[in-house]
Amino acid sequence: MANIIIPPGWQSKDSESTSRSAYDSRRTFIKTLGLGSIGVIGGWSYACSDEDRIREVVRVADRPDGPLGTIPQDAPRAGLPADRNTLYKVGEREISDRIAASSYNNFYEFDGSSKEIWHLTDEYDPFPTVLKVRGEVEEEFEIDVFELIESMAIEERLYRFRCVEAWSLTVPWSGFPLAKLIERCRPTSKAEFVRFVSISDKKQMPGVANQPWYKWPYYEALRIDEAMNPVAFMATGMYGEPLPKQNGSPMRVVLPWKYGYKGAKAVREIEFTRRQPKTFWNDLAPSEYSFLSNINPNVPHPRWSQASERFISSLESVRRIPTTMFNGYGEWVGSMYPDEPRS
Ligand SMILES: Nc1nc2c(c(=O)[nH]1)N[C@H]1C(S)=C(S)[C@@H](COP(=O)(O)O)O[C@H]1N2
Ligand SMILES: [Mo]
Repeated sequence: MANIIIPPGWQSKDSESTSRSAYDSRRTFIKTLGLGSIGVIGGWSYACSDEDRIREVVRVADRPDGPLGTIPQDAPRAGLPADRNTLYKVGEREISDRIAASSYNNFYEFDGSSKEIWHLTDEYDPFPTVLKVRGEVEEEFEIDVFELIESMAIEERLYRFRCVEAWSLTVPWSGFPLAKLIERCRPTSKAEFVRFVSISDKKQMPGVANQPWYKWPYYEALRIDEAMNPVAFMATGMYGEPLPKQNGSPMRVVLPWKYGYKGAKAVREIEFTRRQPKTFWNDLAPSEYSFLSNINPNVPHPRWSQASERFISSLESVRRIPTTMFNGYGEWVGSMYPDEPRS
């Protein structure tokens, strides 16, 4: 079974080990077979370099019902577009193009082998969703996510976003501080950790049905001090509109100082615990995906360097930039991690 588990990053490894000419000849071969572009992306993406795959995505993103056509009609729009919180600035680079941010994704519930998953979200219907709040709380409860979102003061945060696979974006998220939701949950003094569980539906999400070797539903967790940090955010929208389905509608956790996989998409349950919960990627490959997973250029992934990243400005424009400690959020989060290797 282990050989069919594809943790995030295998693609990066393959791209480094697949020579340019080998890739070119494979592509010619596919063209000769006359396969459509979606098939090429879905079935052969592992053989391409990241930049090549981004270029492949462009052609599909050009479709009229493209990646922004997946914003749910019945998502809450109150407060959108929201005012940007100017405390959090990303001065050194531009905002990523929104088509790129919504057509180059990781969401294994839809497909684990391709980034181009937005066109697989047709059956997924994020609203209504009921959020379950469980565990070490004064009282367990459930709340309709639409009502929850509408009851929160929505703000915009421009954040860096970096995947463990060494690609990155700059995204204007809208939503509310995770701390506001934690306070609403009324955890007891015994709560040391917060666990997030994602929506997982075989009928609506093809990757859940097709990849039974993963331990669905997706589950992630934070220490309570991390979840209460002012930078931790619950995104309900991006680029001034509700979240497209592929970006984690109805709501998803955003932790810009941690690798992307720490932020669960399509959250439907929050559980407070005394003990450190297990997490999805750590369970599959503990030596590659630690519980903390703070962004740190000094700590290489066992199979590649984390010193730099491919910044996706748009699908046509990708450039390599250095990765910085805590992704530039050390001012807010650094004191939580005295043991994080600083050099
Ligand atoms: N439920 C769920 N959440 C998830 C993932 C996933 O596969 N399923 N992928 C993670 C990873 S690896 C990344 S990089 C980000 C990608 O978010 P984006 O596609 O909106 O950029 O979502 C994270 N959250
Ligand atoms: Mo990721």
